[in-house]
Amino acid sequence: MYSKRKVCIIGVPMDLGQTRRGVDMGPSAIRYAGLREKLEELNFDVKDHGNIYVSHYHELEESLKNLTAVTEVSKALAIMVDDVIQNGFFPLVLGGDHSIAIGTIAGVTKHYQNTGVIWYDAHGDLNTPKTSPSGNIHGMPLAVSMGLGHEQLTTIYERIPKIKAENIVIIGARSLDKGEKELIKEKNIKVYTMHEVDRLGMAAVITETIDYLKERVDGIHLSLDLDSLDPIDAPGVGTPVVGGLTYRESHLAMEMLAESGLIVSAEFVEVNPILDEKNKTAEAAVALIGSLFGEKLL
Ligand code: Z70
Ligand code: MN
Ligand code: MN
Ligand code: MN
Repeated sequence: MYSKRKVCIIGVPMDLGQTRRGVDMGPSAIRYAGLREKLEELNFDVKDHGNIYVSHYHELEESLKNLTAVTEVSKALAIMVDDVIQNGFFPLVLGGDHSIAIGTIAGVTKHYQNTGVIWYDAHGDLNTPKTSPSGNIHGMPLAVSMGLGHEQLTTIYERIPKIKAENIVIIGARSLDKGEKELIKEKNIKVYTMHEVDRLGMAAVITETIDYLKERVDGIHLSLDLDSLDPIDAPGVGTPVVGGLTYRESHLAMEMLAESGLIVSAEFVEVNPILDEKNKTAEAAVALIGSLFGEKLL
């Protein structure tokens, strides 16, 4: 028996959850930025499962864009994540657009009674088909995981809801739609918008987040959308929003989450190398993953 910690990379070249092409190349860009080498440096036993198959047949005329294809990918990803955890690996999922969180969370929640989620994102991704201004599924995965949205998506892997509203913490929000704001208030979801991050500082935000979640959950999934970062630090995303989290405070966040020992799975999404500057955003993703997996400056 050896006790080396094991991590399994799963790529999801998904671009069907939104309308800007290129985000399907995210997993390649993150691998190219040295992900495996970084994890091996940190003494992990690394397996790379390659990519989940994603069709390039785009059915943009559906009111929920590409619902059929997104459903198929979500199911395949859920099975893969479930299997990876079953085999004792930490699943590290690379997007792809954020709709992939539907499948990741479905797989993770097979293994925990009370999964917590940290949604590190400029957006809430809390739309339903009724509230969505775009019909883009990448604006809906957190709602789907709460059991709200199209039945085809909420019923994947049976358990509904997969995540309880009180087990969610959103960090970095600065672009919320009307229906999302209403849902946050109705369900009393804990949100640290940029306002709270600026007031409290990231150290306090993460301390509070961990204190809040550790009381109620048996594992935490980190869903990190690179558009949480300011476009200066992460220009290669489909929906850049000014006034974002810095590279530095995001590193601090990852380091503190590593120290907590509570993160059981993670995904890094929305890297679009076509819109990037010399792979800067993918490199930021790898650097943040390093900190999440315990890399220290000294
Ligand atoms: C908007 C929508 C979104 C990511 C943009 C945008 C959602 N709220 N999510 N970029 N990652 O269309 O629902
Ligand atoms: Mn495509
Ligand atoms: Mn998102
Ligand atoms: Mn986003």
